[in-house]
Amino acid sequence: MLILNKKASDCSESEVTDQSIYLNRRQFMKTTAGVALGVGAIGQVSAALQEGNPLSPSSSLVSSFQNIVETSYGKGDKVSPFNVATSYNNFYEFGYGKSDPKDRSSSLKTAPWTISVEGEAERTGVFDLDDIINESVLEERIYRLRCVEAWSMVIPWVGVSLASVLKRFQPTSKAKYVYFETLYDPKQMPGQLGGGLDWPYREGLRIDEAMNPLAFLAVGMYGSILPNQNGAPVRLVLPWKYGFKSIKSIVKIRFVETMPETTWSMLAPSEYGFYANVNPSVDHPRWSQQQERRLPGGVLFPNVIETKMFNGYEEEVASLYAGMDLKRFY
Ligand SMILES: Nc1nc2c(c(=O)[nH]1)N[C@H]1C(S)=C(S)[C@@H](COP(=O)(O)O)O[C@H]1N2
Ligand SMILES: [Mo]
Repeated sequence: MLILNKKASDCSESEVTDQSIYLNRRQFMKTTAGVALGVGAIGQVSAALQEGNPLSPSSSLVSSFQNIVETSYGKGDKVSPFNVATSYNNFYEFGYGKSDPKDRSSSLKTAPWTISVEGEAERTGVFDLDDIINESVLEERIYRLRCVEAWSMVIPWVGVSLASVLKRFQPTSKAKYVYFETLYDPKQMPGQLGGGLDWPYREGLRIDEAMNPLAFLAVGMYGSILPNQNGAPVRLVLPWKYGFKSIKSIVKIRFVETMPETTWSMLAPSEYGFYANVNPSVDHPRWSQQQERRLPGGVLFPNVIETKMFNGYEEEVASLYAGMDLKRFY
């Protein structure tokens, strides 16, 4: 029988491209009886929900949403439906399933929210997110998001350029890289009780990548504040890189001298590199990266398109990698 009205959550993908396969296999080997993930995590979720932390974004952040500046980014792209972008997510702190983040993240307390700024910079310390964002005007940028699992979406983000924020902390000449960390709080993020990833989730960029005008710090999408499942209250968006670089719910920014360790490349260095630039000519060891499924799409209408170098942002970012062997530095 043909099912014509597919739900967003039916965007099922072939198991071979799942980032979590590696984790499941590892988890399986770790737990003698193979009783993995599931059970314990579910109990924690309901505990977290009972504590009931209602979403209460600060009023000053909300008021900056009244004057969002439009930009020319992504004007030619067809924006993915809101319900797809908010129900088909990777946010392992809430579980490995695509609908887990939506189903389990509602009690995450996102205000007040502070970010600890550390390392090689003149201005370090703990800053309120409001104070970091307040000094800037919010922009809307429509960016393509290409997951390493070979699906993609088009999302209208709201936020500020990453460079504009980082510059305010006055990184020193020793700041060659910048490192980011997600909140670690297993009470609110039940996925952190399970093994698999080494929590907290960590990401990093070379400082020139971080200062590239395309690098974006998002506090919203579709004209409003970020839903929790998309990384509230603040996340990176790096559209020329695979989605896993776009770290969610950031609580730490550290300027460092040497290349930092990052979650996915620590877990499986031969599968996920530090750079993780979208590159159709470098396959993942377990699947091709030549094409992607632009969501929404499903079994009947897979909507497969060709993947472009740097996800189509070659003009903006190719110079960052001039002379580098991108097969080696994947
Ligand atoms: N902290 C954290 N950030 C994360 C992830 C995660 O599991 N934890 N998943 C990454 C992956 S694999 C992708 S594809 C994107 C998905 O972003 P979206 O759910 O907003 O589409 O978030 C990235 N950021
Ligand atoms: Mo991803």
